Amino acid sequence: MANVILLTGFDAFGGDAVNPSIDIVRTLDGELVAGLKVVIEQLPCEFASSTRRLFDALERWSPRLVLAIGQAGGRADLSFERVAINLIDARIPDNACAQPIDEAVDPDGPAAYFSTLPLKRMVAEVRRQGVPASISYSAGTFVCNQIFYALQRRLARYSEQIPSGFMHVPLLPAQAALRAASGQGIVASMALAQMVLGTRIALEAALRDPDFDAAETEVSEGQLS
Ligand code: PCA
Repeated sequence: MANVILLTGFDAFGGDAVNPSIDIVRTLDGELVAGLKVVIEQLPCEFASSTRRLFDALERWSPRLVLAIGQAGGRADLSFERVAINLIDARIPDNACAQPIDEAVDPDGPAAYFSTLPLKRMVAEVRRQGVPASISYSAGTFVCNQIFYALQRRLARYSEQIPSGFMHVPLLPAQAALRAASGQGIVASMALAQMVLGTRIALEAALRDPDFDAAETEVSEGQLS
């Protein structure tokens, strides 16, 4: 395993010109978080090609932790997904105009996989540092859920457990403003800087060894650098 964290974000989709998930991961690209370098992959918002791209990135990097990120319009906080389900039921067409209905992500797979990230610790720490966050129990049935399911299924096959999971994020304020201007009503949003801060805090919390208290961890990290 390499000393890297893999973050993935998605292309814009569904008529939006931007997607906060890819903006977040681009901002964090190359940063050191808890001593590990962040590497990123941009995924197409397409059922057919996104999983291959994710698997190629996993092969290329052999990361120590994986967090896939996607936009969820209407969510008001950083939503850490607990469960990926073996179901695709597309509400809208993807970027390749495919709209599969009532299909399995993997016909041979189990009904669901859980996140292997320490979600409660992550959410508590993100909130403590002033960024709204929660655990979500549905990643939907679109491309994000497919990627989350494929990620968890792939990594569950390795003997060494790599913490991995999915986070949905709100719209950016500019996206919410556009929706309001076109009569779609008031939608929750969050500034990019807040989302980046929350993501960094969550990753640090996930990588903190629970057997050490925070103070001890900080000292040992300082000694290493
Ligand atoms: N959100 C979509 C797919 C890509 C994205 O950013 C979803 O929630 O499925």
